[in-house]
Amino acid sequence: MCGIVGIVAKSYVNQEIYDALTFLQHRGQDAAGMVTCHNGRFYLRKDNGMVRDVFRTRHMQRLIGSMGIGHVRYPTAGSASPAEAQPFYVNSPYGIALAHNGNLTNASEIAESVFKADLRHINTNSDSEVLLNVFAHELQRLGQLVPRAEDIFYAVSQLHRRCRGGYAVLAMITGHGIVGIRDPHGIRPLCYGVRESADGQEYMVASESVALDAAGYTLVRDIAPGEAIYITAQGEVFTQQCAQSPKHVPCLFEYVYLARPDSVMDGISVYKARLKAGEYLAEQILQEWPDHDIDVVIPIPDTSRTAATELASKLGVKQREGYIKNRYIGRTFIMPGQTQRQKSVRQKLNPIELEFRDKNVLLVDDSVVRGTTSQQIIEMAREMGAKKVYFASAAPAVRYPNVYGIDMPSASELVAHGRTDEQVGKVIGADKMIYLKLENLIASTQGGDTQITEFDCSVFDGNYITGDVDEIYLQRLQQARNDDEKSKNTGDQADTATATNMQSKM
Ligand code: PIN
Repeated sequence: MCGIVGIVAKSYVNQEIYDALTFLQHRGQDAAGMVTCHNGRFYLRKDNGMVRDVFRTRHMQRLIGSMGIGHVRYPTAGSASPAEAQPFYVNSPYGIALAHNGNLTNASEIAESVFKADLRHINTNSDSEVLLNVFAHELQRLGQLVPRAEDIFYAVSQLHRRCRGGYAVLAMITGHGIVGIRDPHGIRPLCYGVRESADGQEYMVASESVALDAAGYTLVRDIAPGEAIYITAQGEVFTQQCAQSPKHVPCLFEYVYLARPDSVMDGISVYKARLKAGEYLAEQILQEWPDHDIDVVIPIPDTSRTAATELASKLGVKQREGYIKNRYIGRTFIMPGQTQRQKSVRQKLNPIELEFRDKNVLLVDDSVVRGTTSQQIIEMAREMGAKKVYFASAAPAVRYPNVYGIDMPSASELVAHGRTDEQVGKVIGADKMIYLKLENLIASTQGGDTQITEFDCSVFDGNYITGDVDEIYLQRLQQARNDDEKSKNTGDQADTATATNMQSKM
């Protein structure tokens, strides 16, 4: 999962892109980057780290221009080095920079065709570089000195023809404008907004509407699945459907945990969806366990609070803060000769004993993925003197890996993979395990007033909407994730750092 933002304005955009990236920081804390454009030149800064660490005053001063794109990265398989921070750049045609959120399921096949048929070199493992080269190649073939909207849309349609997966993309063409692209299933989110200035209209395209709010842009709408938007440097807006048979199947997990609650995605308020999930959870409990003996509902901060509030109120049980989150958790320093100490949940969450002592507590989390933190949290509740510890997840069991850009562990690391709900409860040490049913999560997200009838639920049901995900693909993904882990542990990334230094000098 990553966050992207692009702005075409009437004055310098560096500060606003920076601010927007901080509003999208929850979508990725691993790396950040920004490219701006001024007088036909690109200015780039990107590196590993949080937004506030990557951009220093000296970088911001160099990032001049009234048009730019930015990115925050959460590593997905095969992309953890600074060289793979985004945006990426290619000089031909025109000079194009590109950032994206998502994952291509046929990246290695395309990378091969980019090399063998398009005669283009890919220097990293990042899908963004693949997307960039496909887009650039398709645009170049048209041979126009100045790209027209129709040329750009043609190149996007060719990109959709070649690429599979979930992707939301922002590309900037030197001196010409910004292009927003959403995959034909609209799996990853993308929206745009407008703002009036004394010199005319300004535009922002972003992963989440929260980025627009912060800078005073008004949400116009979400980019439709398969659609592209082209905003010229002068502020003209063109949109066009570029996919053969688009179908809207947005990612359900965005509403569970990924997106900020104050965002509205595809017409659905994330906050409202989470409230509703809590209501459905309460209904399930009242139906399946009418004589429950829950004394108190305790959310595990932060995401689950919204659902827990509604759950407690529907159950008629009080909700209390049992765990306090350390907002200032420090970095883990690895000194030579020391083995890396695992940051335990106890450093992040501290319990308040009086909320647990002699009580039957219902702990609520947004989801259970590996189950490792849930296990430690339950252990803490018992140490604090809870009589019974029940556990509710405001999402169904996560049983399958994600292939559309969420960094989910491979199947074998998912606690619910190959286990029943009850078995998961046993593994994490709960006296009772309650999962929100998938149909209830869908109903709570739909909320009754949306056109969306289908969601990408692959992590819950193993159905991959792009139709190209088989056992072999999943095995390769698992291997890539294992290799990533190994290289993190052995500090294998020194050689790619040189490439980053070169790129950063642009
Ligand atoms: C954490 C949200 N949420 C907590 C993310 C933990 C799964 N985990 C997914 C639960 S926060 S585990 O609110 O944004 O801080 O099952 O992998 O151990």
